[in-house]
Amino acid sequence: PQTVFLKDYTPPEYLIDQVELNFDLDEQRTQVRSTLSLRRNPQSPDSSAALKLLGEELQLVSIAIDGQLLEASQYLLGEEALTIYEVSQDRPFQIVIENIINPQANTALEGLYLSSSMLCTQCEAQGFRKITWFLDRPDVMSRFKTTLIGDKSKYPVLLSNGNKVGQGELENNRHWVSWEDPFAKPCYLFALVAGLLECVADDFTTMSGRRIALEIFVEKHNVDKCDHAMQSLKNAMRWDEETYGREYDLDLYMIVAVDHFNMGAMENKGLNVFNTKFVLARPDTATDSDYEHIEGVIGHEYFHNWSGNRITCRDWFQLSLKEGFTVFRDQQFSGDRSSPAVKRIEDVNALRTRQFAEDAGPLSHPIRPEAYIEINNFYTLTVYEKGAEVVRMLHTLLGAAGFRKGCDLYFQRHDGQAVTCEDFVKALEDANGVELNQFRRWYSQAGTPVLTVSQRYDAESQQLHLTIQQSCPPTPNQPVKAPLHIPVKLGLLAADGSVAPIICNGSSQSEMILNVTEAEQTFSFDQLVQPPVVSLLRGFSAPVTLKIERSPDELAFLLRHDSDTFNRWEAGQQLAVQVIFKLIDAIELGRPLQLQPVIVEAYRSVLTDSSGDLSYQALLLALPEESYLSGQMAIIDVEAIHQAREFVKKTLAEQLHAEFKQLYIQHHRDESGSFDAGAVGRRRLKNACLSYLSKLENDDIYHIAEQQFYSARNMTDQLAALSAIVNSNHPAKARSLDSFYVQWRQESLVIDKWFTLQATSSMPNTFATVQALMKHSAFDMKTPNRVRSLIGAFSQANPLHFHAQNGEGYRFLADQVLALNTLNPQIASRMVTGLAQWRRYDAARQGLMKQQLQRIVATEHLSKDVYEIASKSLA
Ligand code: BAL
Ligand code: ZN
Repeated sequence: PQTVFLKDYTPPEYLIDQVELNFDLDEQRTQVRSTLSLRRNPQSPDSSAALKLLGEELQLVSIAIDGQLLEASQYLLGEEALTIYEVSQDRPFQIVIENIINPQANTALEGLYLSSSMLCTQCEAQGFRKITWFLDRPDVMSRFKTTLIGDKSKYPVLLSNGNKVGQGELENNRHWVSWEDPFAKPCYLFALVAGLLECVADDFTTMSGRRIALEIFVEKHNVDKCDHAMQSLKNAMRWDEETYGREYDLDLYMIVAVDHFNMGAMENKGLNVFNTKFVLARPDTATDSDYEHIEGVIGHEYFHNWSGNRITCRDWFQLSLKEGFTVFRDQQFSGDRSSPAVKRIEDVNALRTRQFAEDAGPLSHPIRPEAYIEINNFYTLTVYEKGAEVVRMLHTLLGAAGFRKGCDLYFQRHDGQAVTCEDFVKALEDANGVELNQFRRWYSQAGTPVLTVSQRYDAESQQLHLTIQQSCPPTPNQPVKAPLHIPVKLGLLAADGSVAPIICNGSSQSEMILNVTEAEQTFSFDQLVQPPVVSLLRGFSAPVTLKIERSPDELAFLLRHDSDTFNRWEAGQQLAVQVIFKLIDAIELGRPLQLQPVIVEAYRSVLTDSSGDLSYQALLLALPEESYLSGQMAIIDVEAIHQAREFVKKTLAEQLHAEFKQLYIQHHRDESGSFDAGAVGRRRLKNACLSYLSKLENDDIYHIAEQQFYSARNMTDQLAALSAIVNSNHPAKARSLDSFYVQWRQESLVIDKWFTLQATSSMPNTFATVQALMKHSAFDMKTPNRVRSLIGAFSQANPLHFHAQNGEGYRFLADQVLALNTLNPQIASRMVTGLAQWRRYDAARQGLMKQQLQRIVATEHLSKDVYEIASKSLA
C-alpha cells in the first residue's frame, strides 16, 4: 500500500464551487446523480489537463460534461479514481455523473450504509468517495444542494445538511425533500439520513436573538432518552457564546442517533450523526459517566461548527487543528459544567494511561503526523488528547484573555478557509505580539518528554535551586529530539502546609509558570527561611512524565495540604505507586507482602475528610489503574501488578473497614438518578466504598451489593453493585448477571455494559466466558459497539487474562481481527492495537504476540487499515 506524505501536499488542480446531489434511495440499489460545477484552481500550477475524481466501490452509469455524454475512450475508470482526460482549462464547466451504490453491503460503515432500518452516512475522513466520484479532500469546499427521494413508509424522514428548501409527493408512495447548505464545506462534512424516525424538538435563542430549531431524531423506542442530550446541546450553545463569542449560523441544528457507528459522533454541518451511546440516556439505563460523556460529545460536535466546519483542515495531516482544539474546548466546557478539578483528573488519567502508551510504542507519531497509509488510523489519542494538551499549554502560556484574543483572530482571519496548524499558532502569536517558535516543536515531535527535577536548598542564602532536565526518548523516525518549550506550573508549601510565596527575580507570587526551554535549566527562589515543599506541574500543565524524588511522608503531606486539586490527587497516586511497586518487588522475590502504614493513614484521612466535593473524594480513593502501573515498568509483569494492586485494595478494605462502611451507609440513598452534582458525588463515593468492601469477599458485603443491585432505580448504582458481585464466585453472581440480562435485553447500550463487565472480570474462567459470549445470540460482529464491548474490552481492559501466558488471548484477538478485516477495516485496525505493545512484555509473551502480528500481516486481502497498524507494530 502507498504512503501519503505531508511534504508532498499540493493545492488541488480543480475546485468545485457547487454540488447538486440527487439520491433515489434504496437499501440495495441507491441511484446517485451528482452535478458538479468545476473550474481550474488559479492557485494550482498548470500541471495537467486531466481531471482525477476519487471514487471507490461505485458502479458507473454515465458521465456527461456540459451536457455531452462521454464515451469510454474519454475517461479511465480505475479502482480508486475516475480520470477524465480533457476538461476545459479556461472556463468553468459542469460534470454530471450517475452511479449506483449498495448501502446494505456496506459493512465498513463508510459512505452510505444501512443501520438497523435507516440509511445514513459517514464521510470523514474519506467516505464521500464511496458515494460518488469527487475531489475528496478537505481543501475543496463547495456549496451543496441535496435532493432525497424515498419510500414514504420506510423513509418518512429525509435529512441532509443546511435548510430544507422544498418537498413533495411522488407516485408509488414515494416523496422527495430538498436541502441546501449555504456554507461552503468539504465533502467530509456532507451527510444524509433517511428513516422511520421520531423527532424530539426544542429551540435555542442565540445571543443576537435568532431562534434556532433543535431537533434530535431517534427510533421510536428511544424518544424517552433524549432530554439530557437536548439540554447538553443548549448548554453547549450558550457556553460557546459566552466563552468564545461563537454563535450558531444555520436556522436548524439536527442530531440523529444511529446504532451502527465506527466513531463516537460526527460533526456534519447542521446534521450531526451520533453513535446512540452518546445521545441516549435515562437514569435507569445510563450511568453518571454516560451522562457526562454525552454532554462532552454533544458539546464537542457542536463546537466543531466553528473549530472544524467554518474553519477546516487544509489536509488530513492537520487533523489536530480541529480535533485537538475541539477536545480542549469540550474539556473546558465539561469542567465548567461540573467540577474543573474532577474533569482535569479524569482527562489526565486517560491521557497518561492510554496516550502515553501510544507515544511510547511503535505507533508513536507527532500530533501533526508526517505520513500515513490509511488516514482513519490517525484518529488517535495523540492527535485528539495530546493535541488538546498542546492547545491547553498555549492557553496557559498566553493566559485566558490572550488565548481568547488569539482565537478571535483565528476565527476572523480564516473563516471559510481550509487551513493548517501553523495558521492557528500564527494567529495566536499575532494577536498577542509573541513568538512561539520553539513551542511549534510540539506539533512535529513525537514522544512523551521526561522532566527530571532535583532540588537544593541553601540555608545560608535562604534560596531554593530547582534544576529541571528535559529529555524525550526516541520514537519511530525521530531518534534525536530537540528541547521543547514546556510550561511548568509551580507552587511552594511551607512546613505547616500553608502557601509559601515564590520570590523570584524580585517579584512575589503564590504560583508561577516556569518556562522550561533548555535541556537543563536551574530556577532559583529567594527568601525561604525554611526548605519548602515544591508542588510542580500543577494542573498537569504539560503532557510530560515528571521524575522527582519524594519520600512517602512528603507525598502524604502534599495529599493533605496541596492547594492545587490536581497535585493533591497526584500525590495520593504517587504514594500508591510507590507502595505498589514495593509490593511488586516483594512478589517477584517471593517475599511476604506487607502494606506500609503510611498509605493506610493517608487513606484514613481521605475517608474521614468529607468537607469537599464528593466526586473528588472518590477520585482520591481510587488506586492507580493497572494500565498506568504498566506504563511505569520496563518489562510489564501483568500478574504481579494485578496481585499487588489487589493486595493494597483488600488490605485497605480490611484495615479501614469501618470507615468505608460508614461512608457507604452515609451516602447510600434510594435515588431515582437525577444528574446533579450532589447526587453524582454521593453515588461515586459510596460506590467507591462498595468496590473496596467487595474485596473482603464476605456474605455481608455481597448481601449489601445484591440489595443495591435489585433496589437500584438508576444505572450507576445498579452497575456498581453488579461489578462488586461479578468478580467473585458467590451465588449472587450468576443470579444477578442473568437478572440484568433479562431486565435489559431490549436496551442494546445496557447489554453492551453486560458484555463488558464479564469481559473485564479478573475471575479465572474469564477467557472461557468471553468465548461463550462470542456465540451469544446478542453478539454481532457487524455492530461496532458490541465488538468494542466484548473483544475491545477483553483485549484492552483486561490485561490479566488477555496476556495469559499460553497466548490464548493473543490468538483469539488475531482471529477476531481477521474476521473483522473483511467486515469493517476501521474497527479491525482498532483491535490490532492490543498487540502493538509487544516489546514491553517478557520474551515468551513477546514471541507469542509477534507471532500473531506476523500471522495478521501475512494474510491475503488485508485492508490498508489493518496492514498499517500491524506492520508498524512489528517494525
Ligand atoms: N470528526 C470525527 C469525530 C469527531 O472528532 O468529532
Ligand atoms: Zn472531533
